Amino acid sequence: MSRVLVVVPTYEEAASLPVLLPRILEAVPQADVLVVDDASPDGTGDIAEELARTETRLHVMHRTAKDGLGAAYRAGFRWALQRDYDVLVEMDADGSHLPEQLSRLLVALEDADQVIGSRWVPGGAVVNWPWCRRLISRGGTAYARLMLGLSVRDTTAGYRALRRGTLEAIDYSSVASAGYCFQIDLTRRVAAAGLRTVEVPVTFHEREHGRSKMSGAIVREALWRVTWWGLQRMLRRRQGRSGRG
Ligand SMILES: Nc1nc2c(ncn2[C@@H]2O[C@H](COP(=O)(O)OP(=O)(O)OP(=O)(O)O)[C@@H](O)[C@H]2O)c(=O)[nH]1
Ligand SMILES: [Mg+2]
Repeated sequence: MSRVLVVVPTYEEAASLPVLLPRILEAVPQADVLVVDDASPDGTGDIAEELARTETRLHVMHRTAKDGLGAAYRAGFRWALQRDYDVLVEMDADGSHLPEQLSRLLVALEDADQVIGSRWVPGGAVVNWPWCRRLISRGGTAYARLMLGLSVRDTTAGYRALRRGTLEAIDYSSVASAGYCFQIDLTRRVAAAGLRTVEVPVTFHEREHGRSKMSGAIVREALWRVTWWGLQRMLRRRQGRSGRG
């Protein structure tokens, strides 16, 4: 049986995390959980530590400062690969990704290298998002699909399951993106490696507690990196054509 680790990055999620963790542990009994906290001033790391005292399936990594989603996932993946986990799951701490839907991602992974819990395939849904968030997400994913030639519908999704071999094949530790562009980078690297991504529909819920860490800087990072990768891709294709001609 596969050893599954759910990696949950946290920054100031003191209200959401104590609700989420028992749900994960109950919904997926074969999974362990790693909370990767960036020294949250609201005590999220201490709360996780307290819960881990009585729950052997729960682990906590404390980092010294807020360093972005990408760095937290890289550290969490490294921790997991050193400990022989077979499957790594990404899940937000704010309750947007339903632990009760994780088993459908894990089932789909039996026939895939990466599974994305997708908002934008038939059956997928978003609950309580204002129109402007929908627009940013749909616009961002459409731009990334176009620029990078991807067939995935939800390129920025943060609810994923990956095999350890997939992370090793894409050299995850060299992914430089700090914000949710990290997710686009994983999507494009998995495709470039010729590996198989499957999207399963999920219902994404807007957070009920705490504050979003989404910022203008995070959106700008995704924009410039996707544009840069897209231009490089166009250049490579042009060179390929003139080389053949
Ligand atoms: N360790 C760590 N976790 C982070 C950091 N930034 C965000 N997170 C976590 O990453 C997850 C996603 O962040 P959110 O703030 O929910 O961002 P989002 O889902 O794009 O935005 P919303 O939909 O508005 O919530 C949450 O679990 C955050 O606590 C960070 O710098 N370090
Ligand atoms: Mg969120």
